[in-house]
Amino acid sequence: MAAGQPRVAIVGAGMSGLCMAAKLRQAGFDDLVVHESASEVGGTWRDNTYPGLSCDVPARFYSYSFAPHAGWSRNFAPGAEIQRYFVGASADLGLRGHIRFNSEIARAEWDGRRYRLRTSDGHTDHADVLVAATGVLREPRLPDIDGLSSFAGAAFHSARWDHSVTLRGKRIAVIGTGSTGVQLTSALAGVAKPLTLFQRTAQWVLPLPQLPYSPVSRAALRAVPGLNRLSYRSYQHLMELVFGHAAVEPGWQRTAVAEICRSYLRLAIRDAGVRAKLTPPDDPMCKRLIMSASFYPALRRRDVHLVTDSITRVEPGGVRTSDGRLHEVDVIVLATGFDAHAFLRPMELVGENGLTLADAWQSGPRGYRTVAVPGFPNFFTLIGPHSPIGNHSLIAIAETQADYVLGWLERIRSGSVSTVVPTAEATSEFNSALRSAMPSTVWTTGCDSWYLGADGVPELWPWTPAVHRRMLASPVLPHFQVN
Ligand code: NA7
Repeated sequence: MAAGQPRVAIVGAGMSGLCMAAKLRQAGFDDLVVHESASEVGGTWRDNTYPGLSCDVPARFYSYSFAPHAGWSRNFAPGAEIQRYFVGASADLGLRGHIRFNSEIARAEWDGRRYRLRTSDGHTDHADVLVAATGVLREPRLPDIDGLSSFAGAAFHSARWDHSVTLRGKRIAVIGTGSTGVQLTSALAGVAKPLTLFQRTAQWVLPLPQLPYSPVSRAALRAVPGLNRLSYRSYQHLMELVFGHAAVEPGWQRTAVAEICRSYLRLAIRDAGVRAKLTPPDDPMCKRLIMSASFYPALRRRDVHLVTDSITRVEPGGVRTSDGRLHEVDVIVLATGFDAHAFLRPMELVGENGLTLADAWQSGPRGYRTVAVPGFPNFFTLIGPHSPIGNHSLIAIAETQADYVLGWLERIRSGSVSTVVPTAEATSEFNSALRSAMPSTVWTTGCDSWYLGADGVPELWPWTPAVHRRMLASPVLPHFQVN
């Protein structure tokens, strides 16, 4: 390719797509378009509006390092505040003019030189470089429960909250006890009369309290930007020191987190019968760790009922469990999680020689160091296969990946590179190393979770975030076919 501005298309204006766009703009890449299927930015933070939603990564760290925000109201930011942050950042960083809203890319095909894009309403576009920033928690997973559609009241998924439904005083069922179910239980306790929580598998809970930031501390961070940066780095350091290691290797971090969870359950739930129901069958962190200091107190209320008998079906009047009991309810909330393995789907991606991503990923999503896929030139993924997830900030991970992609784009702009694609050998070597590292992680200690792929192998990063940064510090040229 001759030196000049490559045209870059990003799919998705959620956290990672905005991150990539911001870095490209800052580096002077102006031939840039972000295709967003919805009418606003924010991705999962736009879609999730359920009561009690907050991020379980500390707010001072769950923000772009290049767009610090002094105004967080609490140490774990409420979802609505995070959404406002992304909308604000998209305007402040001059990105909105580059975003095509209501533009869902249905198909992208490599024609040997560039990608030809087609939206679901028939518009076409092209791009020299394509970046998929389609997110992880995008496709709600609806449970396969008999009779769900026969329910006479309101029933909806937590990520598609029906705000027209009145909650106060209603008999509400929450199905699922992941982070969402736990946050909903804390928020709806006392609102619902009663709240019935259906738990299939108990989860470990780390009691991190929600603490408000005082106006004085917010003013101090506004006045001295260095304080904000210091705060970001301190949280990053702490998160990496503890959670960065706890999940991926045995050591004091894993022992400490596990011990805190076990002691908290012992101290917070004094009723031995209830405690037995809330004791998970697996090790802390095998499923994604739940951060909440308000869940167990909510369960101690008389108007909150924990049901552990399995659901046999839903009937017009409520939820029937295996003990034969009908739990009569007015509203059912499905806090049953997401299809975290959808990645770009249902978008169709076609690479070299007609290879489709669906074919390439037949036995599971596999990429090169989380950012690229063999057979798909000039194509990059943000929060792609095996990105570090655990309890780390995905924003920090996306920034590392965006910087890496930017490195390739600089080469393309300078004319030294026209097309770049990772080799199949380097990718398979990387994936073999991943698999060999998995046994040290806590995710393989015997539980079912959205972390696991169809073959039972975790689709997560089995090393620390520091290793991820090191692997993406600069391209290893022999791992690529470059023209
Ligand atoms: P999760 O963490 O995937 O949790 C889903 C929950 O729903 C979990 O407790 C599941 O039980 C339960 N579930 C799923 N299907 C059913 C059926 N059919 N019957 C009963 N219970 C069911 O999703 P969340 O939305 O809470 O959190 C997703 C991520 O968002 C979270 O990790 C953070 O990253 C933010 P199971 O444990 O499978 O027995």
